[in-house]
Amino acid sequence: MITIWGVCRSRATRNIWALEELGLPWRLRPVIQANRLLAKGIDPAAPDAPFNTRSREFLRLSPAGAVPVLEEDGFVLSESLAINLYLAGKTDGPLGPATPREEAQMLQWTLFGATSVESPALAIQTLFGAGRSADDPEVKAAEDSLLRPLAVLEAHLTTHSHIVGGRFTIADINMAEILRYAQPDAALMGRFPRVKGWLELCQSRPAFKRMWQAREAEPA
Ligand SMILES: N[C@@H](CCC(=O)N[C@@H](CS)C(=O)NCC(=O)O)C(=O)O
Repeated sequence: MITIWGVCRSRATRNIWALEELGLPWRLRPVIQANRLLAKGIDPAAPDAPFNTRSREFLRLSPAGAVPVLEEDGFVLSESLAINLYLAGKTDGPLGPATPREEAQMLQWTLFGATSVESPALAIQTLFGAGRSADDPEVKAAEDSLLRPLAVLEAHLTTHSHIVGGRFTIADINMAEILRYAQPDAALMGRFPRVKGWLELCQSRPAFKRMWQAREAEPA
């Protein structure tokens, strides 16, 4: 049985979506982010604090103190995107690579998302969440950083229905979950109609909706 250590309001969404697509049995072991506790004025080290990313038992699994972590029969893996590549690869189905070249392409696009998209996209989510508007200089800087990578993605999706292999794969989940952070920026997304349409199509999948429902059910 696969255990995902984390909470639905974290990057564990990536793995939950993938697990739901794959139909694999899994369970969630709740671990809240220590930073979220601190933001609420709760000391993560307090004896009555909820189990969190600074709890000793969790740090044994994840020395980096970050969720999600996958555990399966003693095998422990961190990094949400690596977890997804593992899940898709170990299951002989359409979500994973059919050839070594597809495997390399899935890794290529996942790394592109992680290195060129995630950081500015996350900045947009954080800034919008803090009530900053589209004309805020920090929002503009994050948007500027995304223009080139989103243009690359737009061009790719103009000639391809999906990220890799002409079908929905783990590469779509990884990129869609990274890009979701920038989705509240309607003006930015409006400049990349193919990316916007592809993202909405990915999110219309029943497995995404089940994941999202679980996330929404969790206290903020
Ligand atoms: N690159 C890592 C990032 C993991 C990460 O930063 N996770 C956040 C939650 S989404 C976390 O656990 N933060 C610890 C904290 O806030 O205390 C991944 O994709 O898994």
